[in-house]
Amino acid sequence: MSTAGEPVTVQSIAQTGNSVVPPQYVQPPETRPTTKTTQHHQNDAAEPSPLSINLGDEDTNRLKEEIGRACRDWGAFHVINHGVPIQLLDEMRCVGKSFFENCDMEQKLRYSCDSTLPASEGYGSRMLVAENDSVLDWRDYFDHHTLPLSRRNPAKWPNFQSDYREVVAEYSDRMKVLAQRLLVLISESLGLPSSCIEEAVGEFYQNITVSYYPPCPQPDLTLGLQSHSDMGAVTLLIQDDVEGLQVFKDGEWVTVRPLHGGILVLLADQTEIITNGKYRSCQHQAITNSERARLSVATFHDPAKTRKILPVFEPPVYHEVMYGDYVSSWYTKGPEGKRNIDALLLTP
Ligand SMILES: O=C(O)CCC(=O)C(=O)O
Repeated sequence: MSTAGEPVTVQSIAQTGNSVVPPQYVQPPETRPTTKTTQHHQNDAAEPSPLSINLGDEDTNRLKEEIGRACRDWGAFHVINHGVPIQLLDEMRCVGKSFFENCDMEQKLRYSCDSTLPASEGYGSRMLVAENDSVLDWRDYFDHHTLPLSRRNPAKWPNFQSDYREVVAEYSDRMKVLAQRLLVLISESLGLPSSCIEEAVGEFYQNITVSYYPPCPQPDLTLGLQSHSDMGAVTLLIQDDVEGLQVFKDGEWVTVRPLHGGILVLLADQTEIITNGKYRSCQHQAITNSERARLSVATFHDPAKTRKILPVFEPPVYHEVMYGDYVSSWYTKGPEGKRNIDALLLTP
């Protein structure tokens, strides 16, 4: 599997055709996908899950009400008529997929991230840096550092396909505008001044992670990505047409059916702190399947590491935290669902 010190990638394991996954990818019984996870609440005609919200709605009161309801009930919602060209979403999926499927391993390894550093830019397989990462995710990824512009260096991104770098840069800019608009709507849905959450977050640090989940011979024993909530403020996610993303709601895992042209908004932990828990971050995970590879593109909008984050409502129910300290704890202790945000509760 690993030759001459090459890092082991999930794709290279999958390509061996072995019918058994290596033991380090086997989840303990309590975190394995269960049969409940295959439910599709979106088939319940009255209430798609998570809600799909039309950002083109001219009735702004209705729009804010819907956003408020989705944030309270799910911590996640799809948006449609969001202003980002669907062709750009398709191009982003397409260039991401072609890196994993059309480049040979030698080309891919030229972009390897530094696996000893958390959230290092480039191609990799391991999310955490600590030994806590003892059960591995069935996933490879490419992480791009995209904003602020001082972090954006397209020379670190693949260029085997002529438009790869242009597509990622354009996608980054459009996602930033959408994230800003969403934070305005989310603030207003709580009766806060429009700029309240965005000002609390400060300048966006944006990363774009393309996740690639090869077919897995034992999907019942593995997770593509372990249960977690995102660390920052808000994540905008698109996926291809292969199911696999699940959100945790009311004690069970609900599969999010892909919505072509839609963008999934996931509230992240700093928004939970800023809103003092009125809106909770969304716990989610990815499961695998034995038939088809799956791809998602997650765009994270985070505060600067030096930013102090605290609730805007009184009395606060979360400790204030320096974002950089939060990130370090997340990477060294591991996400384990929402343990890091729960640890900040003043009365757990
Ligand atoms: O693949 C997915 O749908 C989930 C990706 C995700 O949660 C992440 O990149 O943090």
